Amino acid sequence: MDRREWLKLASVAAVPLAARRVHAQDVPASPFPGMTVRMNEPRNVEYPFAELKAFVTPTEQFYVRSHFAVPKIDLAVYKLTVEGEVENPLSLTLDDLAKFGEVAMPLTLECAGNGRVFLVPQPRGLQWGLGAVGTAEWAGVPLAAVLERAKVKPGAVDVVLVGADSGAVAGDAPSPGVIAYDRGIPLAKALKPESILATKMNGEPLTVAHGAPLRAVIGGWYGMASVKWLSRIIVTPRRHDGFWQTIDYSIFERRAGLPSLVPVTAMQPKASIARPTLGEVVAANRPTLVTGAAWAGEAEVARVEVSVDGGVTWGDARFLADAKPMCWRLWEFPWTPAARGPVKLVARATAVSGTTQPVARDADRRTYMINHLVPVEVLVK
Ligand SMILES: Nc1nc2c(c(=O)[nH]1)N[C@H]1C(S)=C(S)[C@@H](COP(=O)(O)O)O[C@H]1N2
Ligand SMILES: [Mo]
Repeated sequence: MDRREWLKLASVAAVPLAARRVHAQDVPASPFPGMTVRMNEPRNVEYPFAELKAFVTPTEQFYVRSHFAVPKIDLAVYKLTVEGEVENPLSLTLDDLAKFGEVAMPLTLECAGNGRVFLVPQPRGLQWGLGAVGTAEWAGVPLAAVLERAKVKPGAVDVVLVGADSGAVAGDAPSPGVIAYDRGIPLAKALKPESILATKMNGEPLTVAHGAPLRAVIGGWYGMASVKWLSRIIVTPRRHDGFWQTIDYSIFERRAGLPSLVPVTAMQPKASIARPTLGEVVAANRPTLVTGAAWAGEAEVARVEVSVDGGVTWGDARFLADAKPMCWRLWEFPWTPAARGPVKLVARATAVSGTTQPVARDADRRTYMINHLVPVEVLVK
């Protein structure tokens, strides 16, 4: 967007809200500085991971993953409904929601397809590098509080979160015409404190790209569960087997050796190297820092190790701060390269549970949950 277009949009937004019908997307979209565009329409952009410096990702640099165009939401009539297996169905305005009281917490979101560009052979789907991940301070209402008000009936199994966006998905397994973006999560996860209905991101009202006026944030899980532009919550008596957790965002799980499709859920342990970057030239015999972030979904990251010889020997990285629940940890590893020539850097995260990253890619994961070790080759000169 050029400056003139930007100013035009900004002046539209300055018209008093009462004077016209207000749509969430009348507010100018952020210009996404320094982002890599992975798809132009709908807009899908990636965080420049090499620029990682702070625990919190600036909103305008937070990756955007949207399957459909941003929906038109008329804020004057916007309501969130809570339906299905509840004693007390709800229809809540944003003002009603605000009365539930505000909780705020940082949570890391990673797209289940982050790192897809490293898969061999190259599969279909957006070719995310390292940057479909970020950490924001989210504020809103606990999903549990809303479900409590709605009085979930005994026997409820899933809580289906439905976005206001919709479209037809093409491909080998196309959607049955136009469908909404939706995602079911088990009731037990919906009731956890890390499941929130967010109206704010990094202290500001949600931007349109990130789901204004209301989105779910399901901490510890891959991003697909954090439904943006939330319009309906449907409590169901059995597992929701919707498009977005069967055809899309599902992996094979072996049961007695037989592959069964299951929805993608919690983020896996993963350490990513921010600097040096792939192909970067590093000075020999001079101290340098290997830096990055590591996260482990619902678990805490206990350890990050770095190898400067392609995974033969490993040394412990140091953390820049204490662990926060379901958030990434920034780390650094001092390194003085000696011999000149190409070097393969590898980082590996281990969760408190002892779970660490696989060395090789597991084909059962299809094109999701990409956390096998991927070396970063640099040149020592
Ligand atoms: N309504 C809706 N919600 C959605 C999506 C979407 O396409 N539509 N994409 C999901 C996916 S796959 C991810 S990774 C996260 C990305 O959130 P972000 O764009 O705020 O980073 O949103 C999730 N919520
Ligand atoms: Mo995603």
